[in-house]
Amino acid sequence: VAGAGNSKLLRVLRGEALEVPPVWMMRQAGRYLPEYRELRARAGSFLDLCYTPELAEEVTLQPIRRFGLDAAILFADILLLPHALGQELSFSEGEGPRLAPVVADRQALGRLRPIDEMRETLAPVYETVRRLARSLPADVPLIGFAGAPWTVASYMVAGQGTADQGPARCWMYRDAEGFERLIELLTEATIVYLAAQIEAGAQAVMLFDSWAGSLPPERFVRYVIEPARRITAALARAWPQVPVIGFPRGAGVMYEVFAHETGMAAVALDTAVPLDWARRALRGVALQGNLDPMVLVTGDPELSRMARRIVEALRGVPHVFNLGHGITPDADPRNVELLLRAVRG
Ligand code: 1CP
Repeated sequence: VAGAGNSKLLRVLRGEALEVPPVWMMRQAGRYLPEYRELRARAGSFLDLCYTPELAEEVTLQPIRRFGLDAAILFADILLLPHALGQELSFSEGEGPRLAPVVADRQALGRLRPIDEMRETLAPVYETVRRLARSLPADVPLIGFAGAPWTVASYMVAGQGTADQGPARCWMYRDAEGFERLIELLTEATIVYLAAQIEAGAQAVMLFDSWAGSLPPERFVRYVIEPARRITAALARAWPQVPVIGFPRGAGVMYEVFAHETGMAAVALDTAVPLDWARRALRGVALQGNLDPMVLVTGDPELSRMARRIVEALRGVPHVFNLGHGITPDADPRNVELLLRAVRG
């Protein structure tokens, strides 16, 4: 039977090992595509692109049309959630995101907007999901997403991206109880946000914990594992058939605890994870990953060799082919064609 319920992605996320894995790429819509750059220039700003449903829909569809990938991911950003909670958000060219005022202590928590008022800001995102549920090809499922509480907190506290998440780590050591309140608020907000995306038509969701690797093990359990478990459990109660993919980037050996204790259907592996280890240690979940995105800049012969090696290393286990992190703006779209040929044969 045709349809997204029987799509390759959803079959693998339900635990099936396929001869040829489904393929999609983190950040598959973005600046490496000329058609994206053109639309972004017309939209004016990145935020206008995210909050204009016709444009966000179109940008989501661009890589599907051009390459025939096996899944689409909603075009949005993990920082729309703090924006909806009342922080001002801007993306200035070449400088990255800015959030203000910073939420750096427990007093600042009181200045955030209540969770049930997020919809005012996020309604266009849900409209984008509804449109995509209608416009995507029947066999291409839509993945909704959110940032995980720890990673989103690291931006809210610093007001911008940081190499070491220093400000959030300092707060959590100075005032663990206050910091935990931020994590709990974000856990609740993320459940509401992902639930609304599923209601609007997302068929799987992904939780991006891009900075999971900066926490010591006991804090990793409290701020990465615990929230992930609560989010997955809350969604499973209402939508047991909707798989959740977790991406605790940089988790190292903690990937094992993450895979076994969060209830995720799949874990996304970063580039550094050895696949023979993952195959043995992460049984019971589907594995997504983990090509170094830099070979999409440099091309063959390494690109095809490494892609085929990943397919072979995960043969016989449920595997979704992807990158170990997002595709970069200097990637060559022709290399994506080479990648698809290497994976699909
Ligand atoms: O056009 C532009 O210049 C904006 C570049 C851009 C894009 C295309 C940003 C700014 N965000 C996005 C889209 C985006 N972000 C998606 C869309 C779907 C897709 O095609 O994959 C997704 C899933 C994200 C997720 C995201 N945003 C993460 C988690 C994944 C990761 O890459 O680690 C993070 C950390 C962000 C924050 C963010 N947004 C944008 C930038 C440049 C950053 C990183 C900022 C920093 O830490 O310095």
